Amino acid sequence: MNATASPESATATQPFAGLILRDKEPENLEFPFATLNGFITTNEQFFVRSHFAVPKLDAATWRLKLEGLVERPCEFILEELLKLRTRTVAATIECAGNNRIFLSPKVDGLQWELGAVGNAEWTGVPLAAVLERAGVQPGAVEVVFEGADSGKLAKPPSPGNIHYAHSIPLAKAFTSDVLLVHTMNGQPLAPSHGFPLRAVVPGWYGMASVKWLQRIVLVDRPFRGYFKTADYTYWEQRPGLPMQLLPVTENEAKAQIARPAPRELVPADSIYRVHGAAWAGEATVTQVQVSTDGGATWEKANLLSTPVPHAWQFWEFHWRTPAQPGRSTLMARALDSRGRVQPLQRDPHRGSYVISHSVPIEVEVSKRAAGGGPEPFDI
Ligand SMILES: Nc1nc2c(c(=O)[nH]1)N[C@H]1C(S)=C(S)[C@@H](COP(=O)(O)O)O[C@H]1N2
Ligand SMILES: [Mo]
Repeated sequence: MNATASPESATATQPFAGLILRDKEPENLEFPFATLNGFITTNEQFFVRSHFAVPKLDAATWRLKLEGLVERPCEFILEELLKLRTRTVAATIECAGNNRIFLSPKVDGLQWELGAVGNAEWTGVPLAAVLERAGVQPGAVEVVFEGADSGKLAKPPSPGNIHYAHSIPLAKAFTSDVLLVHTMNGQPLAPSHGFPLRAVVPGWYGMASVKWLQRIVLVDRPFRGYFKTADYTYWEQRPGLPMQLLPVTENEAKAQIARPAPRELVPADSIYRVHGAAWAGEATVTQVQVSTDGGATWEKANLLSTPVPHAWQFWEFHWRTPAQPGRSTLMARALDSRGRVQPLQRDPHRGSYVISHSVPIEVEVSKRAAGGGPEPFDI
């Protein structure tokens, strides 16, 4: 914002300049993925996905309750949590609805393009440490995270006024990178990202990283809250079984193209540096391939750094653009350490989530476009 702008100016009411507004109330903001230029997404550029209004929480009166199947139910004040030994991990969070705008026919939900994803350095207390303190009773199978935000849902079946809540299995809860985060990229969490405390569940789609945590409950059966059963579900045909409705959990393997952006003008007859990021949840990206002919042929892209667990990896591909003007369709796909290959076609059963197929990026090859791709960026 420029220094002379008055508080009444348009920019003053737009704290996240540079983000794309997908919904105003509640505020949902997308990172313009074409601007990808560093391993860490800044707090100002990190996408925001909220189902309800941001709850107004006061650090002095806020409490975190730990209850259910624990030996010693307890309550933490923020000061206490801030004193516990921390761990910092870089992790990519992608919303399960990312890329929804590419679905045809259109489906309901926020029309995210490529930017409902970001990578930050998260600092907090390992969930395992807090669970060990409370003592897990035998029979506990899941950890439920409850947010302080609540509201009524427009979509039936609606249970009335409910809190945002999600859950993870106990085994995942005890992995070292699942954190109760109070610090994002070295700064206290912003209100929109879950101040004063949020869960970060690396390797899982964003819905599990519950913001504005107020309660953690250990339960003896899979949690069946609204956001695990009525929402954030998808149909999947698994070998030997009838079709099942499953809760969204781990990230699939995905590569995304940052530049060129959809509909970008690229110069004819030149070398264009295609670049982007790839991630694979709990697995590691082993290769990224690029097609510049709509998926007919594929070439290997260069991975630009050694992988960091749970974080995206940057890649690049030098494309000799066609001599003649016209339309080209670019695609990228990721392969991972589990042998997963990013599919080229949408699985139509999946509905509006887990949109992990390789999306075609159409660009216009032009003799009028400025020469050269963007400069290499900091990784
Ligand atoms: N309490 C609460 N936690 C939440 C949500 C929410 O609406 N309420 N949205 C979830 C979803 S769907 C995503 S993708 C991530 C987004 O985190 P961010 O807004 O910090 O990017 O938060 C998750 N945690
Ligand atoms: Mo999400």
